[in-house]
Amino acid sequence: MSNQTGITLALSKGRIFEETLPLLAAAGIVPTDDPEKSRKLIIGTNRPDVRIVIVRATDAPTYVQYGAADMGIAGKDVLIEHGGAGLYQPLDLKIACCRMSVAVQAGFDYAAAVKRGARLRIATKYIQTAREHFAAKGVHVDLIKLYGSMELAPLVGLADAIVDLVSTGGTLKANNLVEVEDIMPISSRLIVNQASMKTKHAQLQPILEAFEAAVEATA
Ligand code: PRT
Ligand code: MG
Repeated sequence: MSNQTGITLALSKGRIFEETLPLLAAAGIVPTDDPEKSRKLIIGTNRPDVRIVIVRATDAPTYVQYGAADMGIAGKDVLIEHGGAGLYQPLDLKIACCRMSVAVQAGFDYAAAVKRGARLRIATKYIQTAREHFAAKGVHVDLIKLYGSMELAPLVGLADAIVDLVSTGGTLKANNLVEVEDIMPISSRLIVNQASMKTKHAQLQPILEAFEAAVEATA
């Protein structure tokens, strides 16, 4: 890759970038650009040996898996769908927290539908998570893959239910949906390329330790 000696960190814009800034600061790393303002996809830092690449949240594990980035940060939701091949996940950063839930339109009797063994249509971006969840419950489902605006699906008859992330619950409420199952808590993890962990251990270890100490300090 193009950064044989330095460290490349893959981050997504938005909440992950924002919540990672204090962790980076704890490791003595300060980005030289704000990705919300700059159109640059490669951002330098105060340290000549550390750079940040700005990726789509879903793509962070892929960049790290193939070594295009040595480390990155990804939500547990994204890591489950990716599968985790080629990655170490040494640390739960406890940032970008939310939960994975099942939601339906208000008035749809989900419990009754499950009880009578109905085959449910589930719209989601999280196919793996949804498949495992409903298989474990013994509920038969048809999964419909969407890439966003899942909340719309039950409202227009595309699906009986959705599997999506919920934080404040405001989005569900605004769309007349209710949470009927809490599947699992979600937070973001530090991910490290398995080869980099060996070849760049001396550079990565202090960053890892600083992140770990910063996470513990805020716990
Ligand atoms: O936005 P884009 O399509 O580029 O990608 P993305 O949505 O995957 O990225 P981003 O940056 O929005 O989210 C990155 C990570 O943040 C996710 O992978 C999660 O691990 C985590 N996270 C934490 C969330 C939320 N909270 C969250 N609330 N990701 C998405 N949401 C969405 C949710 O999907 C729903 O549409 O926010 C809406 C619900 O929020 P409330 O507050 O109304 O309940
Ligand atoms: Mg988003």
